[in-house]
Amino acid sequence: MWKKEWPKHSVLAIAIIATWLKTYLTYKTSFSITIDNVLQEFILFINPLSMLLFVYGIALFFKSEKARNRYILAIALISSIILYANVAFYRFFSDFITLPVLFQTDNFGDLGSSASESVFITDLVYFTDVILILLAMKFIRIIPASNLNLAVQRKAYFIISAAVLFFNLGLAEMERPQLLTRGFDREMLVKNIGMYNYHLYDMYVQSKSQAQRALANGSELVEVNNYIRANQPDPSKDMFGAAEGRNLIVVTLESLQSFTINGEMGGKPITPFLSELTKDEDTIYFPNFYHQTGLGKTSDSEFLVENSLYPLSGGAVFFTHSGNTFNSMAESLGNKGYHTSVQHANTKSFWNRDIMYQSLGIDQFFDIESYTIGEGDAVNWGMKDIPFMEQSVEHMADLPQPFYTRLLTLTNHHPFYLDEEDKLIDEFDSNSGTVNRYFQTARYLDESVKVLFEELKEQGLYENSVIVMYGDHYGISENHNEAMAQYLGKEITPYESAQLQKVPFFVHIPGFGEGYVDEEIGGQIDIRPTVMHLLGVDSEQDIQFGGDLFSEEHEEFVAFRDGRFITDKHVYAGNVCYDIETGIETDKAACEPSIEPAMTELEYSESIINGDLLRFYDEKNGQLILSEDELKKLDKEQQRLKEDTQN
Ligand code: GP9
Ligand code: MN
Repeated sequence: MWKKEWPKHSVLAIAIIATWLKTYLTYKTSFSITIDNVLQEFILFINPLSMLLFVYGIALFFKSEKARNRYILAIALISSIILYANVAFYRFFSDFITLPVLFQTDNFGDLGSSASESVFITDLVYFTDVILILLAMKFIRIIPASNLNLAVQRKAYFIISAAVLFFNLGLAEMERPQLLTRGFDREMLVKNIGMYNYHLYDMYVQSKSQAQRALANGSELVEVNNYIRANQPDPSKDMFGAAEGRNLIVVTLESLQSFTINGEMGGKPITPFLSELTKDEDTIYFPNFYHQTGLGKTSDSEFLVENSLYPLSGGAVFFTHSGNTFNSMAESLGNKGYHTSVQHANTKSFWNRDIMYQSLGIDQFFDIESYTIGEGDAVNWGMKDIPFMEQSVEHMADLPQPFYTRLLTLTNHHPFYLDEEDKLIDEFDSNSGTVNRYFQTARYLDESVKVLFEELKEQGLYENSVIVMYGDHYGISENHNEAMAQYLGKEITPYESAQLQKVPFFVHIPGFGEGYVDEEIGGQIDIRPTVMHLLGVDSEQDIQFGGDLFSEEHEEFVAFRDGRFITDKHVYAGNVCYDIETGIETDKAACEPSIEPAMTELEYSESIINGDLLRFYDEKNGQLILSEDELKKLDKEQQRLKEDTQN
């Protein structure tokens, strides 16, 4: 029976195997996908299978052989086109296709001109499976079989297909936890779930955000705008324009938490350079400054810096909404004549940066390709911070001035591995290797900042620049509370956990001469207005949730992405209200007045992102761009409000 049935579907079997193997060979020959171990290679090998089994398997529902064959051929062609389109795209952009890229007009110009250069006649090899399937259809004689067990066979087939899919997803989750909730990197997605599943995932992510976008008409912005206008602090008179016309260098200190500043390990300072800098006459240091990132980690911190909007509660906004309209700091400074860039020695598609930076109006992206990684220059995630700083300053020397450049460091990243010769202090001694190693990589990061300052001086760039540095997010997660409690010598309560979300924030203005430690409570959301005002750039009309930290009116209020918040008197964490000074639990009523505002801000920000609302806003004149109908409705509403107040 089985023998009789088998040949009937031999074309199907050939199709699945041929497309599967072709896809794997294409991975290996046409893309540079980094493979670190055998498990990764195995995942890469099996990952085309889950989708192919499902899609080709639909052929089992066709009764006539002709229809079945046509369907199989159509699938072979479509999958080949998808794969080949990626090959051609990759030749030019070193990246996989994502839907927004097809809709970004800037890219289209490049696509058109590069298409002819990226396509060769020998590329027919990418259609080998189609040819094989055609041959099979022509030459294999199908033995007629009874259809008696068809339903059972189909069921078994799809159960096996589902098992393959879950097996693949399970391995992917093991290899990269939270891959599908966070997105991370297209290369990582293709590597773990496969090219075909990746496109399905991409379509899902993009269509979800497109649907929310389609429902918005701009009227949502009225309330948000009123809220922002009512809450924006005026710039500080003393500090506005204090660094006018200077270059702006923003350094993201990977995973650096504030407890490392002025902290010790084995009798030695963890961050000698940065700790000394807090006392420097040209530095304003903020010890009560918090990160506000969510799942998008570094990219969320970048999003906060550029837009002063909160990142999303789920997923990384760099991935989900890279096609939105933004009014970034880069764009504003660009309009003032600044050349804008980001420097980061990692793959450009990580966190979808290559696409998102275009939406943020960043002129130039120095990714891994812009760096020369000599022997011994790489560790852990890639290039070490010291050579990274050296080469980044070389890039700066060639930039037109004034420039705004952001440097993203990388060595102090989980799992915090470091070469022996770069270990400048002892490891900690606890049951957590992660915590133990963290001190050494943090120490190395500190050394790289010292190198940055030296190099800037050497290149003559130092005096005419302002250097802003911030920690992007925690390095030590709550999984390591026991080891952290051992280091800090106190129990990690929800209050302490919230306090551990403090990250350093430095504003260094060479020649300023009036440096001090500013105890003001603030967060990453405040960086944009603080820095723009320092450079003398107005942000009065901007849609932003942060405030100038130098302003006398700045409100001491920091909402975390997960709903926890900090005020000048309280810490609200785990539904408990704590006194900020003592860490002692207080009556929840004390926090009550801020619970609502924290939620409101987060929701307003989320609605701006989901509805792509900034496309309805003209920041040059602070006007909403609404349709006739919406304007009429708004007029009526205002009229009614006026009458109400008069009565
Ligand atoms: C990757 C780097 C680290 O390019 O920014 O990202 P993270 O894991 O910290 O978000
Ligand atoms: Mn990071």
